[in-house]
Amino acid sequence: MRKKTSLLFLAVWLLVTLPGCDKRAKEKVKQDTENLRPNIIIIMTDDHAYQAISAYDTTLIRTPNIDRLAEEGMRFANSFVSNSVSSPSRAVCLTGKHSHRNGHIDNTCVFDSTQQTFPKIMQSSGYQTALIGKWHLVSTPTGFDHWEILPGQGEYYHPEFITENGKHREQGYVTDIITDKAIHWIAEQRDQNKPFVLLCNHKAPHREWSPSPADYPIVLSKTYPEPETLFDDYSGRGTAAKTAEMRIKDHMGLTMDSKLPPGLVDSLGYNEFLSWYHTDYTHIRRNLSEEELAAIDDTYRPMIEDFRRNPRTGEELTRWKYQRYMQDYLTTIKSVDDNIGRLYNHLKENNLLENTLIVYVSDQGFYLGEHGWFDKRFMYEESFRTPLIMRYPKIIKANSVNYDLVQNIDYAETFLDLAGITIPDDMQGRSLLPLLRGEKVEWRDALYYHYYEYPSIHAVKRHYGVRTDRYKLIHFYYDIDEWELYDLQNDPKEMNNVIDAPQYQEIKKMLMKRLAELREEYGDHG
Ligand code: SGN
Ligand code: CA
Repeated sequence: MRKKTSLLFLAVWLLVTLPGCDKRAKEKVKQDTENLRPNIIIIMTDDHAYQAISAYDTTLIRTPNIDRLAEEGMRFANSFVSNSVSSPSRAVCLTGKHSHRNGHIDNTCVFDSTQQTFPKIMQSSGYQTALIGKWHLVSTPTGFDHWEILPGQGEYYHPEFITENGKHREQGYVTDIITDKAIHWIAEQRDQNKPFVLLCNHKAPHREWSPSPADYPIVLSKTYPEPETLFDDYSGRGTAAKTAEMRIKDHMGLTMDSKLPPGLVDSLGYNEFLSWYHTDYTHIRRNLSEEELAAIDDTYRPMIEDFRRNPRTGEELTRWKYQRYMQDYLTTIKSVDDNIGRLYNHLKENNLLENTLIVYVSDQGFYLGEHGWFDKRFMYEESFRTPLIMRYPKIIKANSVNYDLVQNIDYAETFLDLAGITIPDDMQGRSLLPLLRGEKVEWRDALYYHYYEYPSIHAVKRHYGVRTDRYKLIHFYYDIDEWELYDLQNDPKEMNNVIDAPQYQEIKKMLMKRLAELREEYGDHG
């Protein structure tokens, strides 16, 4: 009798405690795998629109190497920035704080390099840190054991680099050189006994979209479908969309951008929107040898001769410029994709694929003719969004897609969290680690955005706003005071501002409230 009772007791005890044990054991395995302190490689391109990555959209280009990262990892389908322009976005990524908090509000700022950044924190926690490529923050990089940066925007051909020892010029194409330097640092220069963080920051596909010589044969080989809104007249929107100077039709150059020789453009009687487009066309060519110049001229000759015979005007000219834009822009992306393949192969051959988080991201999105535009800056979808892909098989299930609203304020915390480092309280994002693990967690319901660079090139007015999964409210201010509201479900291309529509007044009130709360929460009182 006694024996029976104790057996029963044992069985009940096992039933009650085993699930807990199992959970604790699983928890331990999870911690052990994550405590391996993974390496982190962040590949950041400059102005790479998600529309030009086939993992996101197959209309324009195939990017097999970027797609492979998504196939073996996670693609974020709703990834955004907080201020869609280069150096502010980079400052947000480094600090995990919105622009008003890290102080770097526009491209004219000098980054306060004494402030806290994730590379500094990781460096002091035993990580090797390196930065290669575009920096754009003006002040000397801090928190990196090794850095080699492009001055300002950098150059495509035979680019100059700045290192601790001063400036020097390298021979070759910028995307190849940055990849070579990244591989060289991983293979030869770092301390092999420490985990590492590498920022591999490409110049491409930034304007003026100069392709790699290796790809000259394919530059003119394709014709691209036009976006539906190429001839948008902005009638459904406010002043800011109408006055922005980023229309392919009016503000894109025929020389620097479309690569027609300045002499031809002048002789045909065209006026460039900005006179320095001519000068910049010359600057692109200044470090090239006679043979290299001849290779460029051979590449574009059929296009130039065709234009000489048949100079376009009106809508035909806009269409022609759009094709020229896509040909060059997408060819620079092909080289980015090829080079990502090269880096991937190096990691594979050196057994670094398993314990490395690879991140693919752009500093912001870009218009590829949508609304008739190029460039970025607006809180409208194409520039507010940015591609984001992460591969780390230890915790990320292959081929996963996440639909939560994530933003570049989240990256710093994610990297610290993955490395097992305490996240400072003053960072403003959220670690993406639970999302990477595929966990169902309470996530943010709204994103905050604030753009400041006005008056400036492209004349996009200052604005801030809020976006939920369905709605977007924007306030344009400074020299205007206009509100816009979009229903992204009924109007995904953002053609109709419904701020005054009677049926949206309740939603407007809700969004106004949410915007005020976010400004309070993030401390943006400016
Ligand atoms: C340059 C470009 C602009 C671009 C800014 C900022 N003109 O000024 O078109 O918006 O950079 O870009 S260019 O003729 O010099 O190419 S950012 O990505 O660095 O913010
Ligand atoms: Ca950029």
